[in-house]
Amino acid sequence: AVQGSERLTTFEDNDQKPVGHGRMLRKEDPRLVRGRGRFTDDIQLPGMLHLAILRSPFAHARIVGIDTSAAAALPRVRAVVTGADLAAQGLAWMPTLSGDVQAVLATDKVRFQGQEVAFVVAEDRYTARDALELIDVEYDVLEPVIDARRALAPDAPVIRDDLDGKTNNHCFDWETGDKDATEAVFAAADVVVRQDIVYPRVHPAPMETCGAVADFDAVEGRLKLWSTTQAPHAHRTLYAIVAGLPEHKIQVISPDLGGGFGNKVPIYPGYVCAIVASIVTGKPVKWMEDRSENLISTGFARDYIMRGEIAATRDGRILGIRTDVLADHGAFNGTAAPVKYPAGFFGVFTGSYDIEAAYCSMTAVYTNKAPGGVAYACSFRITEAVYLVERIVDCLAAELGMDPAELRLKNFIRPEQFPYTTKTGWVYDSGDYEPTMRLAMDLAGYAELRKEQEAKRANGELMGIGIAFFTEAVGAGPRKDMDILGLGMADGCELRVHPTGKAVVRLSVQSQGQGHETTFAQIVAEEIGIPPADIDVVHGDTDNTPFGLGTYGSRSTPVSGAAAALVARKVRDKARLIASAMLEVSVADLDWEKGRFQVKGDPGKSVTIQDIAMRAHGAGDLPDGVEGGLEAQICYNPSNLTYPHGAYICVVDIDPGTCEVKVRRFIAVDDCGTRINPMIIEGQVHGGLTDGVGMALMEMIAFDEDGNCLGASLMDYLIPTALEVPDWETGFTVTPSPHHPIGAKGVGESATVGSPPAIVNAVVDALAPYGVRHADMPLTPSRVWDAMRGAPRPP
Ligand code: MCN
Ligand code: CUN
Repeated sequence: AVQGSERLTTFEDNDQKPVGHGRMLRKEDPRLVRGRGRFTDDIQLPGMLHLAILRSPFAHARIVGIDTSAAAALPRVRAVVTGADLAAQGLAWMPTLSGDVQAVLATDKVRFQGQEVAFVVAEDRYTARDALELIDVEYDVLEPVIDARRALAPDAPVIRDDLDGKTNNHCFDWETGDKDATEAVFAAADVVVRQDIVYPRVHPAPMETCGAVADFDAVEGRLKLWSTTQAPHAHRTLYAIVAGLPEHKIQVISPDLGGGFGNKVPIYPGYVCAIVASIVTGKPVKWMEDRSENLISTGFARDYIMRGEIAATRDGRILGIRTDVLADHGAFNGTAAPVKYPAGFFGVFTGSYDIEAAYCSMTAVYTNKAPGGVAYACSFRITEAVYLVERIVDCLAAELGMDPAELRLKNFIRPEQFPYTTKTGWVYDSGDYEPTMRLAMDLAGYAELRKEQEAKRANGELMGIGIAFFTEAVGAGPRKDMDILGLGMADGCELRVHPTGKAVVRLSVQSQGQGHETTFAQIVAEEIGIPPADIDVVHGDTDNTPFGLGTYGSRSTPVSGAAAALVARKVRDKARLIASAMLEVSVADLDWEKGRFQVKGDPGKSVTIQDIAMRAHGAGDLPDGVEGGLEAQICYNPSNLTYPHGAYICVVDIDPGTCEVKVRRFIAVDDCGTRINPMIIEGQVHGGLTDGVGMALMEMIAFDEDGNCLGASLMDYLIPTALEVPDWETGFTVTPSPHHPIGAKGVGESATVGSPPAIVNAVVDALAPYGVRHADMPLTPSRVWDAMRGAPRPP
C-alpha cells in the first residue's frame, strides 16, 4: 500500500503539476483571499428590497392574533406578511426533505423558539428590522417539550397537532440488524459492557449565514434566485413543486458560499419568504440572516441519546454490538437523508470490526426545538455511529484491561474479507485497516507515549491517549436504493473542449469551500491531458449545469468526481477517432500518452488534444459517423458508496486544578483512496479535526426548561480557534475504491467524524485513575470536574 505522512504544507513541496493529480494551489484562492469572492449578500440589484423575519420568542405557544398595522404604516415599509396571508395562497406549509411538512410562517402555533412568524419587506434592511418590533403578536404560551426523554410521556403536550390525528410526539421508529441473533450472541458472551452515551445538539455555524436574493420577473414569469444552497438543482425542483412555478422558469444560483458544513442543505422558510416577497412586490428582495437567527433556527446536528452495548470474549474478540437510540428531531422532521434511511447511515455503527451480530433500535421524537438533524459534516449520521462504536470499544478495553489499540487491531475486518457485508447489510467496498492503524501508531510513537503516561501518572499528572478508528460510507448513492424526495442521487457532468483546446466542465455539485474549481479541473486534466489552468469549472447555477443532487455526505468526489472522469474519457474516445483520421492510422494503432495520441511504435507521429480540438471544430471531413465538436455529457449513477477509513490518535493533558483539557498532539491518518489534491485533502482534514475539538470540548446548543436556546450567539456557542488546537500531524494510506473510475473516496467529513471519539477517549483515558469510564461531550472544565467527582450531570 502507498502510504506517507505530511506536516504543514510548505510552498517548496508544492508540486504544481501541469497535468493531473497533485498539490496544485487552489484556482479559487486568488479571488477568495483578495476579498473578490461573490457571495449571496454581495448581490445588489436595481430597486432591491430587504426582508426581515419576525421570530417566535417562545418555544411553544398558540398564536391568538397578529396586528401588523403599525409595522405596515412605517415609512419605507412595502409589505408585511403573516402566516394567514400565506395560507390564503396555500403557501403556509412546505414539504421538508424527509417527507414531513414545516411551516413557512406559523399560522396556528409556534413550535420552537426562533420559528418564523411574519416578515417585513422594506426599502432597506434597517427599516425592515425596525418594523419587526411594531408587529404585535398575541401568544397563548403552552408547556414546551424540551427533553426528548419526556416527549413520549403520556401527559406530554402534543407538538404536531397540525398532523391529522396526531396524539403524541412520536416521529418514527427504525431498526436494523438481527435482533434475535444479537440477543443470542450477547447471552452467550463472556463479557458485556453497557454505556449510555449522548451526542449533544451542535450547530454547523458556517461563517456565512443563510440568505437569498429572489428576483421574479412577472413579464417573463421567470424566477431567479441567488441562495446559499449546497444543492441548487434539488432546491429548484422543490420550489417548482411547492410554489407551482414551472421548473424551467426557475434559475437557482448558488454563488460563492462562506462554508456550508451541511447547514445549507435544507430549504429554509426564509428562502420561500424571499420568493413570495419578490412575487408580491414585483421587486428583487434580499433576505440575509444574522448570526443568532442562523444559530437558533437553522439545521442543527446530532441530538442522539444512545445506549451502547458490546459483547466480547474474555480475550477480546468482539462478538456483537447493540444500540438503542432516542433521536431528537425538533419540531419538524427536516432531516436531509435518502428516503429509505430515516436515520441516515447510522447503520454503520458496527464500525470497522468483523463481528457476529448487531442490532439497533431507534425511536425519533418531536420536541420544541429547531428542526434539522443531518448537518455538520456528518456523512448522514455516521458521526453519531462512529462516536458510539469507538466509545463503546474503549469501554470494553477498559473492562478487559486491554490496550485500546490492541483491541482494535485484533478485531479489524481483514483485507481479504472485502467487499465486506456488515451485519446491518452495508457492503464496504474496500479497506486495509491494519497498515493505517500501524502508521498512526508509528507517527504518534504510541509505545513511548504509553511510557510517558505511566511516568506522569506516578506523578499525579493527568495525561490521556485516545484512539479512534473509523469507516465511513460516503457518496450517496445508488439510484436503486437512494433518493431524496423521489430524486435519484445521481449526478450529471458536461465537458466541452473549445477549438483552441481550452475546456469547460459543468458540475451538478456545489463547492462551499472544498476547492472544486481546482480538483475537478485536475480530474479532467488527468484524463484528457489539458492543463488544469485551461479547464474552467462551472457549478452552482441550474441554468448552466446539468441536473444532480448537490454536495453533502462527501458525495462530490465519489459521485460527481466519477462523472467528471468518465465524461473526460468519453471526450477522449471521440478524440481518438479524430486522431486516427488525422494520423491516417487505425484506432487500434494509437497510444494515449497524457495529452496526445501517438502512433504505436512511432511516437514522433502524434497529435495533441489541442490539435484534435481544432480539427473537431475545423474544416475538412471527419471520420464516418463522427459529429463535429468535442464535447460529451453523462449522468453517473454509482454502483455503491465508497468507504474511506482512518486512524486517529489524540494526546491530551488535563490540568487537575482547573480541569481544563489541552489537546497536546493529534495524529490523523486518512485513507480516501486515490488522492486528487493532497494539499486540499490536508485542508479538509485540518478543518474537520478543528471541528472535532469544538464538539468534543466546547460546542453545544443547549436549552433552558422553557425552551430558550442558550447557544444563540458565538459568545455562548463556543467554536474553536487556533488557540485551542495543536499543529495537526497527518498521514495517509491509499486503498482505492474498486468501483470508482479513479479509485477516489470522499474525505470532506472524515475528520469531523473521526476526531470527537479520539478526543473523548483521550480525556477518559486521562481520568482513568479516578475510575471514570465515560463522560459526555462537550468536555468543558465543569464536566471534567463532575466526572472526576463521579457526579454525572444530566446533559
Ligand atoms: N478530494 C481529493 N481526493 C480525494 C477526495 C477528496 O482531492 N480522494 C478533494 C475533493 O476534490 C474536494 C475536497 O477534497 O475538493 C472534498 O471532497 P469530498 O470528500 O468529495 O467532499 P465534497 O466536495 O462533497 O464536500 C462536502 C463535504 C461536506 S458534506 C461537508 S459537511 C464539509 C466538507 O465537505 N463542508 C465544508 N468540507 C468543507 N470544507 C469547507 N471549506 N467548507 C465546508 O462547508
Ligand atoms: Cu452532514 S453535513 Mo455535509 O453532508 O453537507
